[in-house]
Amino acid sequence: MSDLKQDLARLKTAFDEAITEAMSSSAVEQLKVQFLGKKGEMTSILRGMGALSAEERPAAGQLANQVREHIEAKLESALTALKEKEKDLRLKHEKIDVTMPGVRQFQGARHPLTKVIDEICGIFLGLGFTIAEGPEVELDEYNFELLRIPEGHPARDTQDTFYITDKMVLRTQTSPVQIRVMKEQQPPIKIVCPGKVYRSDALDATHSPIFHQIEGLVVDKGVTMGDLVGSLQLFARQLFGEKTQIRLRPHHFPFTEPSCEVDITCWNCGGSGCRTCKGEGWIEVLGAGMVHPGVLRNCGIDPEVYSGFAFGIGVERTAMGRYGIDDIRNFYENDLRFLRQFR
Ligand code: 2NL
Repeated sequence: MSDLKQDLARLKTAFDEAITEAMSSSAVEQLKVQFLGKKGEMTSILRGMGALSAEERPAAGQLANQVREHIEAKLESALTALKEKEKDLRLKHEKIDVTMPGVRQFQGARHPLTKVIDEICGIFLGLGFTIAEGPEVELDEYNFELLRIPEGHPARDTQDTFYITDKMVLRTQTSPVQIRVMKEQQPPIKIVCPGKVYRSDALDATHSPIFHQIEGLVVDKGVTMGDLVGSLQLFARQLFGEKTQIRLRPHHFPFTEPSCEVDITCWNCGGSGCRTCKGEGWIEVLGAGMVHPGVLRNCGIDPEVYSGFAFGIGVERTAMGRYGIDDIRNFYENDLRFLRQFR
């Protein structure tokens, strides 16, 4: 009996010491297992009860219960206190500042070429044009023949054009879309035709076998070169800034007569000459002209009644100039470090 009494007293002392050193709720849980668990110290002491006489047993049982209740009560209060403390600490660490600005997620953005196409088309929509689209695989007849680019012309060489069959090509400009519109409807016609075009060029810093073009076409009674100049002047001011001026230089295209190349005053120096315009003060942005009477006739429009102007803009070239991009390949490689710069 006195052995058991001593064991219980030792157990109580050992527990009291251990509980004062328990610094966390998980340490307290461990003590509970260690002292009161199935394989714990109390269990092994109580196993010794079997050896006691019937007279000794009640007093021993009472003592064991007292010790157990003492341990249980202390475990309980320690657990409550430590859990409370841990919660306070967690709340302190997890404090949320609801006034902090959010972290913006990158959700993707339009491609720089799409941006330039949308912007240019938007300006012409504002001038009353509508958008027309057509196939990228075209009849040789629409891409060349009806535009007065005859057989044997260098542009029709297999060196420059992707042929699908004798009669079919990947369009080398978006003009065949305009040909289709003219063949289908009588004037007034006022359209812009954006899209991909194809030339058999090797890929380098300034050439790509696929690129983008926007062509415009206006056909009506009494359309003059003055309308061409006025429309392109409005366009240039909106795209490149209010102070922009345009200049026409004589040129030659088979499908327009007269034809011109159109320069604008340099967006960097305003015309005094700098690195951007290579000291010229002017930057070439597009080609244009009065639709050749033969082209109108080829499409069933009477050139004695109607006249028109047309123009073509290279999208990559415009975007490269505008954003200072020196290598066309950037547009096609889908490197996010490049694309993220145009949001
Ligand atoms: C350039 C030149 C140009 C046209 C495109 C055109 C279309 C028809 C009839 C007449 Cl259906 N002309 N398009 C006219 C002049 C110039 O593009 O340098 N483009 C990048």
